[in-house]
Amino acid sequence: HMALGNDWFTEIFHDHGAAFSMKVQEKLHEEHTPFQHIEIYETTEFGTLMVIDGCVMVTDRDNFIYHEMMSHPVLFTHPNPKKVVVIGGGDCGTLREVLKHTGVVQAWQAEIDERVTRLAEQYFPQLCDANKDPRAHFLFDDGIKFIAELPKGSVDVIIVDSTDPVGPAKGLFAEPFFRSCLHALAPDGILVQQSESPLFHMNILQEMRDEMRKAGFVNFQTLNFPQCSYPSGWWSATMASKNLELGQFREPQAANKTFKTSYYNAKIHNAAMAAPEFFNTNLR
Ligand code: AG3
Repeated sequence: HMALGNDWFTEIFHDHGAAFSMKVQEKLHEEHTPFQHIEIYETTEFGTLMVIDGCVMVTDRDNFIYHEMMSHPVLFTHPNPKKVVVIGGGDCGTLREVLKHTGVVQAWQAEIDERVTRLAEQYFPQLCDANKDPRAHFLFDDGIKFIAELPKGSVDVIIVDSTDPVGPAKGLFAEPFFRSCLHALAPDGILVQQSESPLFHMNILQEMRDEMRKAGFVNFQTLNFPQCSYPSGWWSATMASKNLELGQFREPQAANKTFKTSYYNAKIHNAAMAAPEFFNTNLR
């Protein structure tokens, strides 16, 4: 292990003239996979950090916010989610939250890079503590292909836990993928996708909706939440459906949930749906 002393890991947001740094104790691991470059650090205040292609993916300290908001709002919006697919999400943090819902019968995780999951098992064991759940199924392959091959109407919820829309993840932000998602979803099905920073990436939020709409999705609901280790510290996820109303959710069940969370609750769910004024003028 290489001791880095007073070093800092910095992700520079070149297009936005900003950066976020964490003080690093040591670099634990680094490798090139066939898909990307992965680094793992031990930081002084954020615990373990995973970086892919220079971008912060997870830290011990704040990943709970992202993972809970990628899973619980959509699962409490769907009337009775039984079959769930996670696209990407190789660190298994989203899968772990999904499996807290006892009504979920099957959860598939389709991650393109098996090394992300193997490194998460080693360096983020708490994110992987549900991996042995018999309802969990793992596929290490292209999520676009996986979704395209699913039978019509066979899943209730699709969660796209992807990297930024560059490289292998680009196709996950485009109409053909969304068309396959709609085909794979049951009539009451919901898609939710991480949709970057409302402050930095309003264009991505808008283009994502445009592509989803072209694919046949009708209803949209963006969820806002803080994520201090991601660009701007303000992050979002966007839910999309064809039939189901997304502004309402199973609020009594959320308020009386039978599992523990650290961020999500029924009041947070309502608050996360509130749209800032600039959404109303910039988001169709
Ligand atoms: N979700 C990564 C979101 C993108 C972060 N972008 C950035 N740091 N530039 C990934 C994984 C969490 N399961």
